[in-house]
Amino acid sequence: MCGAGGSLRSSRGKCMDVDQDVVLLHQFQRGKYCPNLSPYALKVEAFLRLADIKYEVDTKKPFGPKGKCPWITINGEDVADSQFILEHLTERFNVKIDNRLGQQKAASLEAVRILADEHLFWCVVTWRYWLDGCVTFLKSQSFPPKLHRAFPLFMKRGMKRRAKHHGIGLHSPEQIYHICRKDCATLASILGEDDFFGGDEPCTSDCSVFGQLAQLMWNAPGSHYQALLTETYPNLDRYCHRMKDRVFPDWDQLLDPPQ
Ligand SMILES: N[C@@H](CCC(=O)N[C@@H](CS)C(=O)NCC(=O)O)C(=O)O
Repeated sequence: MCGAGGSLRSSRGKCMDVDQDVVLLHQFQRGKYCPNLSPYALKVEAFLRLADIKYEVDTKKPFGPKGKCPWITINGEDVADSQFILEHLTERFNVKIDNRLGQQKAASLEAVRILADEHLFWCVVTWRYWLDGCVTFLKSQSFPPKLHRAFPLFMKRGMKRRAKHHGIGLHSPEQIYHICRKDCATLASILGEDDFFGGDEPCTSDCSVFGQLAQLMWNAPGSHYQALLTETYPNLDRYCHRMKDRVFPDWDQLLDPPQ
């Protein structure tokens, strides 16, 4: 485990100089147009910023104790799964960004979060890695040339297996797009002309929705999936830019290469 402050060692042996109460966010490397290819990593990073929690980023060990990205280390303790991370941090730092939501609104927003994190996600990654064979996605990443060749081979096969196991992969490409479009239509109707899903200010569920929609908005350049926001549901397009400006004013500097 760790000493008090200074150098923290998590249970996975990661050693990095991080102060007490500073979150070490383990995630993938930055992308060309969006700071992360993982919707869940972007969700956690957005939350850390909204909640004003100090953090540093590690990209050397993106996969955590549950074999997924992202995960965090705080004061020597590892926490995996984006939702558990947000709940852990909310308690640890007494985060109040959802306090102004009534019980009914908070419950509706939890349903919105689940739609984004557990439903929309599967449409996007099934298309990204399997149906489209990573072609569009790779345009949004600054991977080294060697990885550009190996990545699609590896991801396409793995994603096909996972998507079929999940069930989404049993549908045709048209049906998967149809499901994705319906998810976007639902989100667009719920958002309406509000600035954020939380209303005038972003709330915790906004982090999830933004993390997922950002994948369509910035990591699917020129595709019919991106067009769901840029053409079909422009209030979601405006929402993505509003969240970007509000939460990531340094977005361009985070990109690889920085803009
Ligand atoms: N429920 C997890 C999902 C995380 C997840 O699926 N992450 C993906 C990257 S977007 C991943 O690590 N996939 C690797 C794998 O499944 O082997 C969370 O909310 O953090």
